[in-house]
Amino acid sequence: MLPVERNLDADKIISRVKAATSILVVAHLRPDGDAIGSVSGLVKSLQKAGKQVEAGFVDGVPERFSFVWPEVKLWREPEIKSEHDLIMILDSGDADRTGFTFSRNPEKTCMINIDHHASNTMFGELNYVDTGAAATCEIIAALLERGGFPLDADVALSLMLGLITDSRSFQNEGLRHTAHLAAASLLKTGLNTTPILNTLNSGKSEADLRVQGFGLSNFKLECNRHLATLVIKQSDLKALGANMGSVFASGIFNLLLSINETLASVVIFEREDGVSFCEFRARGGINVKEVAVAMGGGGHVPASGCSRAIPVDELAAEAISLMKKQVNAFFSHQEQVI
Ligand SMILES: [Mn+2]
Repeated sequence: MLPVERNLDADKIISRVKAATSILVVAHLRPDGDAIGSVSGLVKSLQKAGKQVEAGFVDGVPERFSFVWPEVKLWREPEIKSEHDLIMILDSGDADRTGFTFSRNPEKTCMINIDHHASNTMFGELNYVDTGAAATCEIIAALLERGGFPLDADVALSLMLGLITDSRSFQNEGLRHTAHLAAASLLKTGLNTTPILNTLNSGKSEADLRVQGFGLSNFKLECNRHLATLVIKQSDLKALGANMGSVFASGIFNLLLSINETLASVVIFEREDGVSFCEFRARGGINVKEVAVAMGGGGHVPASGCSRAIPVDELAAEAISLMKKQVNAFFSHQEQVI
């Protein structure tokens, strides 16, 4: 179910999709469950509706999510010369987040932006941005239903993957009832959730767990234990036999928030090529999106990130100092309110 006030935006998109013959569907770099789930779910439904569909992920499809991935032409080259009727960009706050540059004739090729990130720049000709949706998969499920597009157990498997991962198994703060309505629609198809649960609950590698162990042994607490910080250098990852993918797969970002008094975390880490990354997480109302945006990144109020081609220590110094300010400001504001 879509929020009623958005029906107009939804209907414009639905009629554009119905009129289109060839459609390219892409999402963001380093794809997570919602990026892979929303793209693959939409691709499968549009294929079943008889459209010529192509997909794009510069980084490819992670092995752990390959069980939802359909037979489809996959673009990986960063420059796309598009002759498609539509380019649909999912789960991405701006078009650069896809890692692609699109050369197109805007008269022929329409760009549609479907997302739930609060930092979305409304970059499409048509935009459907619902920051109250738990996942882009939730929006896609509702759009498919409203448009009468095919939504069988195969499509539902993809969409359920993103709905479960982005909502943190329906545990996000401020979760809207539409997340559960979307889940109900998907389950009604007869979908078997076992492959999703297997991937999420036992899909970790040894390296992922080593990184988790490193994180649990090396994090620091700041701001009266309200902020957890962790720096993982490339040399640490090498010693653990891990690469950067294991930092994301380790679950350490959210695990640091399981400490009783800790309401925010920042993990700063480094890729082989020297690009450094920050991932921010928070609960209880601390806004980490503001910090990510100030550092050139984006995301959601409770979960956001940024990256820059500078040494990890430099990025860490900036991220930790901004996070300390953000956490201290949150608590001093609370004291004033009390
Ligand atoms: Mn998402």
